[in-house]
Amino acid sequence: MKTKTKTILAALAALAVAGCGKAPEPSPAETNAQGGAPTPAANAGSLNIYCWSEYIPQSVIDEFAKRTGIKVSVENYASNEEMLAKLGAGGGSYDIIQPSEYVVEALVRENLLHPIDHAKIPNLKNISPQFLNMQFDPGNKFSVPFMAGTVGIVVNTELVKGDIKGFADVFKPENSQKIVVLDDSREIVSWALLSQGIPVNDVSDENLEKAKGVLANWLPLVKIYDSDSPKTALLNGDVAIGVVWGGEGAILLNEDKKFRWLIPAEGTHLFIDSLAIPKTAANPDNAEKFMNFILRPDVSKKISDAFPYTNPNLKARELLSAEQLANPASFPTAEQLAKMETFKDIGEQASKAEELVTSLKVE
Ligand code: N2P
Repeated sequence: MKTKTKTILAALAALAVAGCGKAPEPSPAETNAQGGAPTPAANAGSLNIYCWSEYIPQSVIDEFAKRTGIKVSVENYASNEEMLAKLGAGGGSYDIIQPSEYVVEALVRENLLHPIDHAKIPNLKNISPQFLNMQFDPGNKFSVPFMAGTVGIVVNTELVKGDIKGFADVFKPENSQKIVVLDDSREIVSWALLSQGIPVNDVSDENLEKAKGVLANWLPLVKIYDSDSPKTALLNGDVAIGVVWGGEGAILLNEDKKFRWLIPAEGTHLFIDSLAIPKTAANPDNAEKFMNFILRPDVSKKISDAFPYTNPNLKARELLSAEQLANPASFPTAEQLAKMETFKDIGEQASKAEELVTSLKVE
């Protein structure tokens, strides 16, 4: 999946112009506090969701539509930058987006999100305080946590014999053309920075030069770039080792004991993906209904069952099995978490990171 080279700022500027002046639809019928009306209302309106691929199960969407009578459409993206580029280009009118923390930070700063009425999201109380009131959105005025997670290494131990501890062991000539990585420039650059002992948010020109030296050796070894479903190439044996989202790693561990998950010795980051409502949304009331619905413990559990990320919903966690909670790719230890930073908005350095990765990719 390709992302377009565009700074977050440029995308946001375009977004501010593109979406002006849309009238909201008439307010749809009320739902109960649990997030769904038992009897679907007539003229409940619609909801256009733009979210990461492999993140919200279709069954959850269907249940919401059935309970509320709201007509739901879903489009997917594979990176924050792809989402911003599409929004900025005026492509599509969405009621819900699913940005990561550094993108919420930028969208809030540029005043491009619709404030959330907390009275309509009582299920926010189910979220762990650890994931509320974060620096990127103090008071959760504009976003509610969906899932969190990390990026780590998955090894097919039947195909890779050496002891893999970190990025330096993955990107070795003996693994050439056996590697799948996320197709995400910000991610890839952060791994190179970490390998040099540089924090993930110190993306200065000087540090990008250092990352370039590392990536010039690493990226020619990569066989597949895939942010949507990197597990697939590992499952079908196309590759033997991968740098993937935690939820993808967790699925692989569940599938086959031959897969091993590890947090890279050089470090990784914690991502927090939220639901937010673009200021241009035509159906913000329905968006709030959806937010409250996915924060229900039973619904959030279904999301974890399908896509086992770090669920920030404590009430949903109570419904997960001991095995689910013990999956190391879903739930990093407190000690591991303590070492992880979250990404910050890096402004125009983001497009430089993207140009760097694009120039070194061999596909
Ligand atoms: C889900 C992608 C995880 C999002 N397929 C990482 N921020």
